[in-house]
Amino acid sequence: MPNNDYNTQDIKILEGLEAVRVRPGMYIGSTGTRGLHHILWEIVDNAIDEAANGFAQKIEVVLYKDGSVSVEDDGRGIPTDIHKQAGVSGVQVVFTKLHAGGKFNNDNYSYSGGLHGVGASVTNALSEWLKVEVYKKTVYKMEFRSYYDAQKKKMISGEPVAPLIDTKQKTDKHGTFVRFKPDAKVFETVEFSLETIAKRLKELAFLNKGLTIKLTDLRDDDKFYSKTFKYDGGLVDYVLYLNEGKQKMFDPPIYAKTEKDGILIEFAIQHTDSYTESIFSFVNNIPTPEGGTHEVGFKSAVTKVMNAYASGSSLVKDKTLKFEGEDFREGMTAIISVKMKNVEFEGQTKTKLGNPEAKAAVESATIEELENMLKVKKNKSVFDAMISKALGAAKARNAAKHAKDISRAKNGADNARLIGKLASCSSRKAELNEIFIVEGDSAGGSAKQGRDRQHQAILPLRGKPLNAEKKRIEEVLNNEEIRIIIGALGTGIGNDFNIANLNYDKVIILADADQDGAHIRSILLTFFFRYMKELVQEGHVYIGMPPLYKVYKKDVTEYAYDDNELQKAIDKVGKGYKLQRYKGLGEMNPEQLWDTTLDPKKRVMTQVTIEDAAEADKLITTLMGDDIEGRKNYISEHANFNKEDSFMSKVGL
Ligand code: 1YM
Repeated sequence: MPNNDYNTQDIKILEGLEAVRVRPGMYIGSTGTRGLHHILWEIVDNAIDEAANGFAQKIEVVLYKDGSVSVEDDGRGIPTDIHKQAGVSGVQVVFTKLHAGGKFNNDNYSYSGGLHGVGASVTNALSEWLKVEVYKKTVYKMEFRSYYDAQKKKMISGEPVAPLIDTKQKTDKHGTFVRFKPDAKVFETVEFSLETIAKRLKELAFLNKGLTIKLTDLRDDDKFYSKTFKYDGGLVDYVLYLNEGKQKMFDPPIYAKTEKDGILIEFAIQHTDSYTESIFSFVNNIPTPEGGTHEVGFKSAVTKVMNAYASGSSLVKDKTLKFEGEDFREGMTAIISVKMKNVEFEGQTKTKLGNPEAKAAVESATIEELENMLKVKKNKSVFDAMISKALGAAKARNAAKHAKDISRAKNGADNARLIGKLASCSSRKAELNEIFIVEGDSAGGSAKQGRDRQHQAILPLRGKPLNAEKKRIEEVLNNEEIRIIIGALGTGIGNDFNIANLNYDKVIILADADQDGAHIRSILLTFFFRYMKELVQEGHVYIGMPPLYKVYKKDVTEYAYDDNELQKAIDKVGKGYKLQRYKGLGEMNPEQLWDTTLDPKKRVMTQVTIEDAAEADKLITTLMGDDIEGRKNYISEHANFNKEDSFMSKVGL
């Protein structure tokens, strides 16, 4: 139970802040844009904890012109009394001692931890300054600074300017306000991404039913932004949001919230007529895109309950029909959120839940909840709709005439056709090798001649691959271009996918910078996202960028990759320059293609990342699915595609 009488004495003290400055990566993963946002999440997490424990209702995040950011909640306020062991205030302990916090005290009931959970002191250590205000009848204030001490010849990190003071100024407010400025000496970039922050805060609002989260961006007078996220339906609203514009099999979504063996379990499910499975899981509000024990338990429960229901259902006429788990998940959109103590993360990106007790608890709780729903007569139509959907999936699976071909294609053994097309590389070291998937035979020919034969393989695509969004896997696999890609990569797809068999470290999509090229890029990305998600998640997929212009004179040549660069290139080459505009890759000879697009030392390419799997999923549905209205709206709302870090913006649609 939440402990109301918590005070400063309960905080455990571990280590000082210098270590954090010396090796920031050890604490926040990186000093790039991810690390920068990480130090914000540390503060947001504390506010979320306060809300999750029932003490705060509202959280406000503000981005300022000076590069600082603030987070405020209306909870109890960080303890202000003196911590006996440390001899300083609770506030000072929280911001100067590593791993200080109720969350590290096992007696104290809190679900925090995991990916973040290194504590607010890390944020302080990596900031130029940090200011705290605590509102508890009066306003308390404290400030910390980091600076170079010339005498000691070292950086001082997050040092208190003065002890916590009670300003005696009366206030009706209660809660905590923290504002800090990330130190440019630590981070490669100190520019917060409004897109990244808005996505995460929206996700947190969905995951914490009823919590109000407001985000305001004051950085640019011309681009004032302020948005409030609040979802009284929680996970139900999340599923409805993801299914916007899709044809729903039943409405409202199935929803349950329960507790089992000390684990809080909450899920929402709704099927649509789509052929893909979109399950998103979370542990303590942290996304687990690699899945894990909670997801396994959930899927197993759905399969068991649905199989039992199907066997007694008059909808299933053919009693010899055997369902597979995936049949019940075709078209399923689901969110599973668990909250538990002592989480253990596994997997390549440490985003897979490892705790075995979570499988057992989620499985039995989900079975119980679904069976209870089945007892209510009016719910029958929901389960019948799920059976109809699964019947379609099972029939399609069984009816696949060339079942053998499909399983061969799934595993990528389509050798004969492959050999004719793929120009493979001579090195057998996958970690050093790259494959370029190139639009068109003529560009493919130039690429084959211009490449580094040892490490670069070329796969030219003749036709357009099939749009995987609108088809069942059987049809997708009938497409020759897709089969050849699967064969070349070596990983297999779907449930058979195994990243260990990947033949190339980098999979580079190389298409023209026009509408057709954009279409091919989005079709390929959709396929990778739907059937080889790990490939994208683990950063193996890239978009190659051919130049748009060549500016040249006798012995100087400059290439420009966009219109901004064109002027710079012209200035460099100087008077008497000649200009060539490339309409497509096919216009480049092998040497030019090497110089501009293939040579690892000079080429420009972007890595495709998935910051937020649920958002990416929704975006792909919008851009590649049937909802023409939704697609038009999206494109007109996002006319400006220069956002750096999201999935489809790289496509250049
Ligand atoms: C804007 C950031 O940090 N809010 C916040 C933090 C704490 C408490 C309340 C709090 C927690 C507990 C008891 C407890 C923290 N306290 C600590 C520690 N917002 C923000 N609001 N009393 C107050 O966990 O039991 C760490 S975080 F360790 F001092 F208790």
